[in-house]
Amino acid sequence: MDGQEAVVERFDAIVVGAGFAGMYMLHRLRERGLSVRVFEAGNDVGGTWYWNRYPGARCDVESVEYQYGFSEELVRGWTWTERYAAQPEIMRYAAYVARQLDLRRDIQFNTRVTAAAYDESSNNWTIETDQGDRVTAQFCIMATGCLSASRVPEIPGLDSFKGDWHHTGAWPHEGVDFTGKRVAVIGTGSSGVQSIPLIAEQAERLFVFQRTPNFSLPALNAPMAPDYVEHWKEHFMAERKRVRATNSAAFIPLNDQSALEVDPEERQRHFEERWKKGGFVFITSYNNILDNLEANRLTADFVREKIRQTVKDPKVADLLAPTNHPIGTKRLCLDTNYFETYNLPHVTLVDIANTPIERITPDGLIVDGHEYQVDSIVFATGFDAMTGALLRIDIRGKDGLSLRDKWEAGPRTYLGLAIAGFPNLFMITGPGSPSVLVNVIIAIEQHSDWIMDCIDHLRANGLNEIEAEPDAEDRWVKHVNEKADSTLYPLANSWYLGSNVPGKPRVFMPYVGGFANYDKICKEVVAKGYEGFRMG
Ligand code: NA7
Repeated sequence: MDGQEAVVERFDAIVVGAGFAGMYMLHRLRERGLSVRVFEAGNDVGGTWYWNRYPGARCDVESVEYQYGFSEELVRGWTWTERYAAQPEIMRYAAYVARQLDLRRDIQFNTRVTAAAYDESSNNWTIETDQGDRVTAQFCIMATGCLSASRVPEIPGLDSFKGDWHHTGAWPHEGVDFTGKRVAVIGTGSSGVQSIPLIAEQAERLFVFQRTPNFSLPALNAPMAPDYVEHWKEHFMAERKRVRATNSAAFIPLNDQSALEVDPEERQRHFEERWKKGGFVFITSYNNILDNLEANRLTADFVREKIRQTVKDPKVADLLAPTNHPIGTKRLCLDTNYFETYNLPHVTLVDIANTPIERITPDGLIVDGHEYQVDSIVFATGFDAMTGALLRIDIRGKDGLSLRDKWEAGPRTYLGLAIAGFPNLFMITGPGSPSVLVNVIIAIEQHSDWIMDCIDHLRANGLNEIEAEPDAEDRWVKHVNEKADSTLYPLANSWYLGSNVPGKPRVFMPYVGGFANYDKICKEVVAKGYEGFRMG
């Protein structure tokens, strides 16, 4: 960036992204009288839900929980219809919040932030966008989302493909009609698992290319009875307060018992009971499923057996039953008729675990020397998670230090909120925070509130700058790693570890120490005068 003369506008704070994090942060900053501009690449609010419009896109946190908890008025004024809200309903909710809080007037849509640079002499960030904006602000807050940088794998020949192709994370707004088409879906994470049954309903022929089978639990989604919804509204504020004091930050009840201390029949009965409830309540059947290999194996065996009971062809069932990672160490999926879909005569599972897609031809895909001819390809291949959206922006801190260089060997943050060398820059749900491992809206509110309190503190004390200290950052990175290593999570090749992106450093990114523990640590840091931060 060259000089300051081209700067057209100045704000107290810039927020990057108008998903649920950016929306709430904007509200908080404005409430305190700061001037704010939000830049958003899409043309509406909603973040990940704005982009992920693929068939079957649905939240896997129950809708009554997947909402802001800071305003009883907002809670009372909104009525969810299904147990797990589908993408269009979540977009309507985001629009409702934007309307109620009058957010849109401070959001500049269709604008992608390309660069952000810190000027030490003025303690300001200069932010540039692809629309030619160049603005300055004392604070730059990255609300860029954990799953927003979608990734199409580099398979040779895609350019030559004659049909249409789409990534689930950048789905056309007008939808895609697969009626009468031969379709390839690549990827069997949440997006594949949710979309495959619906694409199969339309397509004439469906090939699913599976590199890694995933564990999936039945969602048992259904409309919610009006009196149930009213009951939730009545009790929501108290319940939200209660769950914020727990490590899971979820309403789901944990059975605080080891899977190994009950006899096999009782365990089977308990698994069955929780399975029938649908959703993630199954994975909290016992308290050591994610820490103890034997407890995990018993749980996984139960699920593998369910897959074998559902899928009629035993060879296909074997391919679909995951054996290469402990259950829950890759993001668990919730599905509606996923495994049943493989019983349909026009659906074929293609195992590419050992024989990757060689190339794409004008007419299809080649695996193991065989061409699968298709009219459409769906890439359900996921995201450059947690760091991708940040690193796609050219972020430069003190002395021109580039975030891309700093994070070359993996993300380093203090509390997932701040980065040494990058003063006055905050992240919401950054790597090193609980983010995707808990109800992300609770994580967003906790982070935004912490950031707001911090900015208040600086302003009240006439301070211009806050920066994480390198020592504190080192200690935090170590703590995050130790916590992860005490669980089974690192045993899977997952996007939590960045292992879905070729060449990405293998570092466990989210904080597994629990929401309540994390929140307590953040509060202690403040109580000790922002311990680990330098202020000036
Ligand atoms: P995920 O969970 O990252 O799933 C991506 C899937 O695509 C996964 O099965 C990958 O296999 C597969 N993949 C990725 N690259 C390739 C290539 N090159 N060839 C074949 N298969 C590939 O992304 P989703 O969008 O489904 O879900 C993301 C999150 O959104 C989800 O966890 C929820 O939190 C919501 P792999 O497992 O890497 O072998």
